Amino acid sequence: VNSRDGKLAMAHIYVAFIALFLGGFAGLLQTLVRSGEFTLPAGIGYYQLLTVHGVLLGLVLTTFFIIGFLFASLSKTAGTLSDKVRLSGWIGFWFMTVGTSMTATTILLGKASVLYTFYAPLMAHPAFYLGLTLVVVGSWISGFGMFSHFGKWKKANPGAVTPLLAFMAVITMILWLVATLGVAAAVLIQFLPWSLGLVETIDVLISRTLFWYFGHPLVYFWLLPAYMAWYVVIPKVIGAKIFSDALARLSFVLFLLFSIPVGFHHQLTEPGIDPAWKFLQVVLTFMVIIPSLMTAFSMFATFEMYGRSKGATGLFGWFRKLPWGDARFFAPFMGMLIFIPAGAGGVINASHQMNQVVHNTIWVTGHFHLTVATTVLLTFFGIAYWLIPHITGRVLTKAMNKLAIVQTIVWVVGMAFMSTAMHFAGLLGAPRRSSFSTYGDSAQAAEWIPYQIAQAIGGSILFIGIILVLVIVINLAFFAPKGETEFPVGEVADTAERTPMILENWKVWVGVLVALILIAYTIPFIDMIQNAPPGSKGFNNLL
Ligand code: HAS
Repeated sequence: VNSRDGKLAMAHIYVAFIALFLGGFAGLLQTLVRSGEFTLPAGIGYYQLLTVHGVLLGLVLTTFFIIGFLFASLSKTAGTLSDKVRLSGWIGFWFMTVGTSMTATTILLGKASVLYTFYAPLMAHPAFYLGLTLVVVGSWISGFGMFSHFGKWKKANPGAVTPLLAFMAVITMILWLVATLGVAAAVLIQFLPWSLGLVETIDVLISRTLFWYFGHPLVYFWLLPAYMAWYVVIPKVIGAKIFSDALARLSFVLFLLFSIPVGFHHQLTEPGIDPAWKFLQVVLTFMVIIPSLMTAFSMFATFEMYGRSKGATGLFGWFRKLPWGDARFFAPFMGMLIFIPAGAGGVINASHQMNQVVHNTIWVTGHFHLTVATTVLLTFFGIAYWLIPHITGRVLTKAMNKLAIVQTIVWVVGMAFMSTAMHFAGLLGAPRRSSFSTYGDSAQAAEWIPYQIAQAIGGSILFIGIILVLVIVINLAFFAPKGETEFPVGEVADTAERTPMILENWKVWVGVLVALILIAYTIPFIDMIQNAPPGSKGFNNLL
């Protein structure tokens, strides 16, 4: 990666890791409060803390890390960024950073304890919404820079298959752009006017629907950069080849198509949406599982082909040949492994009847700590172990590599305690998002307490994991020995089929995407607007 492009990527990565520290600390305090053994000092509210945690980790850490990684990937595979694109990256970065500071300050001042989903009728200070708007606008500015860079490569190489990593970066950014239109509409048309006092009421159903139109693809915006590393980087790290370029591209195209029109699976218990539309979106949710299953198949194939090339025999002999001592492989691999139960949990959530059991319980919190906070985050850590030294011109020493292996184990153990306890407590009915309470000494709530203590133990282990990863990141950024570190980009296996050019036809895929969104959302929206309670202001006041 060109050194000036590297600086842009690093700026994003620094903010991401600062967010990890602050957000992780808030998480530790939360698990301690929920255990019933600790009370927050200095009048800090539980929901204030939970909002800091969700916003910093769910929105800030992820978005900054991803945009930094995407810029680095484009610079590596589609050529050095032009001055204009780099400038757009810096403008985007500053918009996002100023926006984050505004939002974080508002939360810390206790004026925006509305959680990361900022569901109406909870209302925050306008600065909270303005800050989030700046973050989104900043990401769009960076995104348009990325599109123009990719377009320039295509123009210079007519008819050629685009570099896989660059193709994946662009799909991830298109997904983000289309998804954020929903949250931008909710904030600009509903939340801001309402919190500024320009309108008196807000249409809750529409605001939640717009949020989940954004909120579900958001989780795939987190996942796809991890998949970029799995498909393209991991084969190179272990000395293997990419199983199939076409399969990898197809799975990304399927994510683009199916990750947006599925928001209703977060609203299955929401009144006001016709069950037929919920059913349609549940069917589409099951479609979005397919590219993950394709990814699992492809990763198994890569590992097995590699192991056999090293002389492995028997059904699972290849397993022993994998480079277990290399943290660049081990951390993402553990992420893959955890994604098996994590994904199974997602399939349970999406199944209508089972959703009635788990919705709004702490099971859901357990689900997303396995998905985003383990699968995705361990992969991001794995990326940091080569990307940071690649940019800073340093090397990961043997000692740091060992520490990174320990860090991964600590993370998996901490998460096993915390997330397993969350899943079990959820099945016993423990609500998510609640502080410690015995609910009037109810027998039911007493059953949750041992699990809440297990969560606190897991949370404390995880905080040690955060300290360890920060030690490694600071070392790689400032203190590790100087040297050259590779940006690993895998080559496609000779046995792979040729990539069909239809996969590069953006007009077709964006067209199908728009059609699917219109099918899934148009009539439900018309229904919501027509059936809005009298006097409620939202989109209906525009009609
Ligand atoms: Fe989810 C709620 C359904 C995936 C994140 N999800 C959430 C929330 C978050 C979240 C943050 O249908 C809470 C939002 C809130 O605050 O309310 N989720 C799914 C489904 C999937 C899924 C069907 N979720 C994710 C991912 C996330 C994420 C990914 C973050 C990154 N989720 C739901 C539903 C809800 C929900 C409902 C709402 C619940 C409610 O009622 O509120 C699927 O995409 C999962 C598919 C994945 C698989 C696994 C494939 C396995 C792979 C690994 C292969 C392993 C290898 C290693 C190669 C089927 C790819 C093998 C080696 C060996 C040796 C074995």
